[in-house]
Amino acid sequence: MKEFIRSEAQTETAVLVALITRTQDERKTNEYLDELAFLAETAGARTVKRFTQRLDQPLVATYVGKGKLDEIRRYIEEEEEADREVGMVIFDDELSAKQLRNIERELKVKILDRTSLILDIFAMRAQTANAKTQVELAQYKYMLPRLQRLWTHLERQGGGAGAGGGKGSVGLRGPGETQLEMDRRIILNRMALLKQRLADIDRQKATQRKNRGRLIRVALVGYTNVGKSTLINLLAKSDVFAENKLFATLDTTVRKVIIGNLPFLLSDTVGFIRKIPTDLVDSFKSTLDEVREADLLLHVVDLSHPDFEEQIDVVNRTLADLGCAEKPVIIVFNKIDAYTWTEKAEDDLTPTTKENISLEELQRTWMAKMGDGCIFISARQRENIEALKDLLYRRVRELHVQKYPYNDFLFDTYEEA
Ligand SMILES: Nc1nc2c(ncn2[C@@H]2O[C@H](COP(=O)(O)OP(=O)(O)OP(=O)(O)O)[C@@H](O)[C@H]2O)c(=O)[nH]1
Ligand SMILES: [Mg+2]
Repeated sequence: MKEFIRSEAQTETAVLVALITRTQDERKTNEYLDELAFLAETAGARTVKRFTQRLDQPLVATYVGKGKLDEIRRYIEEEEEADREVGMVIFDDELSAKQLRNIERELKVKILDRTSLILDIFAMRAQTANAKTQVELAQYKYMLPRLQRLWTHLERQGGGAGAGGGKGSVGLRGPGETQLEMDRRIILNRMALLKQRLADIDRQKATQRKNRGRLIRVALVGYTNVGKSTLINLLAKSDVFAENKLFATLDTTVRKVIIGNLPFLLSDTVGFIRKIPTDLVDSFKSTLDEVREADLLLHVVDLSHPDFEEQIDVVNRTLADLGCAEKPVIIVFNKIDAYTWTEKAEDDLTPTTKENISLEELQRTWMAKMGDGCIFISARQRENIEALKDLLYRRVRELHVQKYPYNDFLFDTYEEA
């Protein structure tokens, strides 16, 4: 069963497919495709072509229309004739079992969707027993309905030929049992085992957390690749794996940070992403416990990303899903060193867009809105880090006094152990 954990070979080529809909205009779709290409690259696939189609919504049977599917198939055939094999076609939304089957039949190459691609990266990144178990469980959750689909289809055939009546499974039991039914049972058993294992890990972690003593807990949250791990490395002098790839971090790391004489715990965790599969969030519940139990959230934002505002929304929505919408939060606008904008000439009468806003202007607007609730830094260039530390010190101290009113020893006598 292990084989399917890492299914993609390195440096394959990929074709991407997305829709332009009434709620998702062309510019958005292109940005989403950029992200999908980045995901593909992280998984080890080079994007060679993108296809888009205007539709009100995805088609139930084939996601894109028949004509578009033909176009994609012709492209794949031409490439093959020129000895450039297309490794896979990746769709930007989650495909149903039916869509997956129909498209596969038509295109005859490997078909992935956003979910299976993300799962693949997660499988590649998982390091600890905990992360591996969570990913494997999420993969089975993704597989099962797609398998079941095929199975119900066979079941109907079996039912017709068998003893009749009931829900058809009669003719499939015992010697008539199909491979798929067996696969399905093996998967269900395996899933039960994995859930059990996660519950055990959960219990251990809960005990660990209880033993941490009376320290304020701060959690780094944010979209993937915004610089969370870089920041914890900077603040805690720790060594968390950080790189310019998506989902570099899957597991939660907790470090003790001391600012002045004030110690607190800082955790780094998996990044969020647009359209994250719910099952995946579910599977990562225990990883995200650290966020759920935090006293303060540091929401890190990549200011240099053209779509940072939407990323903020995605993170806020995910936080709300986790029941963390009401937690105190500081927005840390990171990567100010990489922020770019185009200054408009005085006589330029075209409308001012977000591309025309200077860093200072942006700072002013957000500070006016959030005051002490936000700060602008560069973790890589170490800009404004002292100010961030000051802010953290003030906020954590405030929370500490509220939460542990009799535990004031920290401020006078605490010394780095
Ligand atoms: N230009 C610039 N790049 C930065 C800054 N901070 C981090 N980076 C880069 O951004 C990339 C992602 O950084 P990480 O710290 O791995 O980001 P993360 O949020 O932990 O990402 P995931 O764990 O993948 O979700 C790395 O290449 C960093 O070097 C910054 O202030 N400026
Ligand atoms: Mg990280």
